Amino acid sequence: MPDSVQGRHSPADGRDFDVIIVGAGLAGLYAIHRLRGLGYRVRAYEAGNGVGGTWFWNRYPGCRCDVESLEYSYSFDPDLQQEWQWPERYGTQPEILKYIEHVAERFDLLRDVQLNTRITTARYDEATGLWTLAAESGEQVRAPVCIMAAGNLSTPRLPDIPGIDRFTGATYHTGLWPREGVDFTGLRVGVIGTGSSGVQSIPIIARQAGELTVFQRTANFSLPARNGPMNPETEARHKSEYVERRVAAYDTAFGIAGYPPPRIEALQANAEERRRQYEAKWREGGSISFLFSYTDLLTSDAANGTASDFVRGKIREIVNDPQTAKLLCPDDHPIGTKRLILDTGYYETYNLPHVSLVDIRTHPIEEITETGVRTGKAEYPLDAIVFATGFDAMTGAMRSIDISSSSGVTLDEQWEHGPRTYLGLMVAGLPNMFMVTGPQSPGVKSQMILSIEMHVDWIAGCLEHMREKGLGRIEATEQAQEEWVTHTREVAEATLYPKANSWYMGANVPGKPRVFMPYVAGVHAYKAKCDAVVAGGYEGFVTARAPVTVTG
Ligand code: N01
Repeated sequence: MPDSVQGRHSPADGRDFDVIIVGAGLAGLYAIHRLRGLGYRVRAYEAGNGVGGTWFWNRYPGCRCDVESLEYSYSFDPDLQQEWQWPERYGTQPEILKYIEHVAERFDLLRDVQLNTRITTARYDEATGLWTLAAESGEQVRAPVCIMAAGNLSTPRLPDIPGIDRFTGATYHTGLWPREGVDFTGLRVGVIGTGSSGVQSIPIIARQAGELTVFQRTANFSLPARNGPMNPETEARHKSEYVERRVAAYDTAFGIAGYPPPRIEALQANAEERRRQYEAKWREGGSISFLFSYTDLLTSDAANGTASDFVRGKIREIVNDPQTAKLLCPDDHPIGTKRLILDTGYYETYNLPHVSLVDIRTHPIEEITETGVRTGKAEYPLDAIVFATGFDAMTGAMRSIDISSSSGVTLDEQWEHGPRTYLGLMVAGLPNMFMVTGPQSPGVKSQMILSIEMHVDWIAGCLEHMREKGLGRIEATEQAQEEWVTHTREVAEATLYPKANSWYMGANVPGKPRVFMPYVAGVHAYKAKCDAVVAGGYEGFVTARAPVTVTG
């Protein structure tokens, strides 16, 4: 039986490692580095045949981060952040993957990663205090601690459209893009889906395709990214302030320093002042800066309406055909309540003669045939279909693993009506299983790498606490979890977020419980809570020295 989370010398207690990590994306890789540095024996299991997670799989044309590259990077190594050079304001997928691969090599992380290994079950044995994780291949591995770093947007979803398998042309999902790329030159291409992935890829696909037909169910708000080559002065200034900026980021709502928070409500300004403010933000590019125009854009319908109207006006200015412009104007959700998209030339693309927009809200797709897409109104012959239809977000990756404890608790039951976590870090009844950027943490509503580092550092601190005290088991209490779930829901209900049928709400997956999943009180509030939990002696958790044997 393990009596502590770490056995320093080849323990004979059945463990293969001290910590098993599921996933070798940005989270799993940092967890290896951080925990190995503390002397833990770790191993990460990764389904892909390379590291990088999201940035390994999402290779669709135009894929680019919507957080600026100087921000969207690890902060844990001062030399790394000084030396790495980002060529553009926003990193492209190949550039970000190159960075991740560089980090893996630089810190010798690959020796603790097992690729091509999809974990399918994870079971905690109360008697031995060990997690046993099993892979698709049947391979099993044991450790007292496991960390789920399997990603929030890592379970791609194909739509349930009849006939989807009958199509004889080529099909692609943006989240599972072929490594070798795709040549659409001269082809009749259909894109289904107009979220971030669709909006980023459509302008690029349009450059190659002979004809491009975009099937839109819901119009989304998108702002110009204003991407461009990295300005050397901006880079030099940012790098000279890196350390202070990284610290200051924890004290902000979205985990990014440098955007002055708004001071006044939208209706405290007059119409002309608001127009000037939104115009300046539109020209500057970027979503946080736009949403920081006024204090109440995400809490007041009236305030939000002024920003939504501004962007709808821009869409009508850009798009020549009034009917297409009307279809592109979102009318069913307040701006910012779905992930606010950043694009390069998205709306302009609809002015090209070979690009057309099909409204599948009014006339839904009835079937995919051998030769194309058929809606209630017309048939569209196609050579290739791109599904930009998103992910089973935030809970999909965890729920694709059969997670349970010998006490009878299963993740499936715990999350039947939506995710229930304590701090997005642990689930009651599943001891010693940590999540990185789990549901009910700010993860997806923040600079993700900051949230990853915050969580991994918190987990590392927790394991150190256990090692110092000789503890072998930690578990969130039902009560603390219940209170946290209620708190996260109340925070969300005080905002406009629940008004949108977004993946934050689980609304994009038929049958998925409609529960707002991210924690939106801000990184600053969340960090303060996590720190207070630690200062209070891991409030809301129960710990034990040795495994607890559950009887009956
Ligand atoms: O997925 P989405 P995504 N029939 O869920 C449509 C991050 N990301 O991959 O809205 C027809 O947003 C669906 O329509 P509707 C980012 O956080 C970041 O684009 O459900 N259409 C919607 O239009 C982002 O938010 C970056 O009515 C169907 C689209 O498919 C998240 O990933 C880049 C359908 C799905 O949009 C997910 O983005 C890319 C059906 N049956 C992604 N089912 C950057 O950093 C779904 N749709 C910039």
